[in-house]
Amino acid sequence: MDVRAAVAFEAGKPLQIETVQLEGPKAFEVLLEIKATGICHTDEFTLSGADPEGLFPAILGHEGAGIVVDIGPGVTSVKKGDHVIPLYTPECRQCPSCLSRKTNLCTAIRGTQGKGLMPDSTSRFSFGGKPVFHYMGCSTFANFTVLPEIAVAKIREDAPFEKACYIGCGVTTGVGAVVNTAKVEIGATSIVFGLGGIGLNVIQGLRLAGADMIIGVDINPSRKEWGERFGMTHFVNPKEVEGDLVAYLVNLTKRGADQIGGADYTFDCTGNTTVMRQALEASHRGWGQSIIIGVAGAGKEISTRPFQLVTGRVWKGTAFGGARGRTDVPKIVDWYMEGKIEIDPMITHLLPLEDINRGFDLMHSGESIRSVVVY
Ligand code: NAD
Ligand code: 022
Ligand code: ZN
Repeated sequence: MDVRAAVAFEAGKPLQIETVQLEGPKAFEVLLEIKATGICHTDEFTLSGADPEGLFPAILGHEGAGIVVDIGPGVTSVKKGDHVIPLYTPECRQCPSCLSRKTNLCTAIRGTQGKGLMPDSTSRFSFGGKPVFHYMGCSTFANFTVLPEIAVAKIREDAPFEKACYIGCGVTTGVGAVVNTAKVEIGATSIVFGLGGIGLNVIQGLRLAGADMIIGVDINPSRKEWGERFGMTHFVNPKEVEGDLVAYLVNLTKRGADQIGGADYTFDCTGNTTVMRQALEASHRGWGQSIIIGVAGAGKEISTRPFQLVTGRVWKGTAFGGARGRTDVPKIVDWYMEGKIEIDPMITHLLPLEDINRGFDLMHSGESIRSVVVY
């Protein structure tokens, strides 16, 4: 069938709106009509050419929401008409990782997904008779796409697509990092580095978890208001701190009779390896946990003195907020619909597919929190 897509033909070039061909779903696959998609950092990372695993031509996009319009043989978990969110981290419930209960990183289709292909090692998309790669198993920058059934989460039908799509990456990553990865308890102290589309969701996750002190750190002063909007209690602009930022944050979090500072939980939402070190070192001696959410550039390394870990600080990382997609994503949609978490104010821009490149510009300039393309 003909579908409308924003195609990434070459690294460093804008996306091109084209009519491309899409084959129907094979066994255990579903055809989705995508109704809305967010534009996220990793789309930009791949499009820029900085991603060494980036493949071209490809249909990018991994933060979508839509409707099942056809199912292939053997599909049992969803049916035509179901509202779904595509999952770049699938949940097969059968592989050793899913069965371990210790990780959300399902391995069922990992190999082919990373190569831009469906599980049978072919692509469903083509342009001018040549195959076009899938992206993160989702390719939501097309109004129709094909996914394995283990990579879609069925959600309630009253959730608006242009909001629910954000749960496909940013919301689940930020809120999940707090709830699933850190398991923050009531009364905890916390520091969030980077108050963008991910950090603001960490902040609202911390508010939901009942954290006492939620310190936001960002070099963009306009992010103070944004943080406060979602529950941040203190704002620190590193550019305005005289002397060492870590010492400043440790002092700010001093509590108890021994007056040892440092936060119970810190989160890196920048992808900057210097910030990752600051986040670890600003966590509390003996029990502080620092969660890396930001994705660093290719070849980057993190470092700290072993003393930081020997004295009980823990460095952790999280992918998709530790969420098991088919199980946890529908619950997050419920939290949104019940008013437990907010999404609407973070969707700062709605764009038609034709203007998708403007969404990338808005991300670069720091003007947007999230831009969403509505088909
Ligand atoms: P964003 O650009 O919207 O936000 C980043 C924020 O960090 C900005 O507000 C910026 O001003 C701030 N910042 C930059 N340098 C800083 C510094 N030195 N100190 C303090 N603040 C600084 O990006 P986002 O959409 O929020 O994504 C953040 C990161 O999370 C990206 O690296 C993204 O790839 C990653 N991510 C990871 C996962 C995962 O599963 N692990 C999922 C989604 C996104
Ligand atoms: C989403 N991300 C960044 C912005 N939006 C993002 C990027 C990468 C990961 C998670 C979120 C990630 C962490 C760990 C992995 N990935 C490896 C998972 C594994 O090997 O099992 C990751 C994922 C998908 C892809 C590449 C890396 C891909 O489909 N190409 C989840
Ligand atoms: Zn993303």
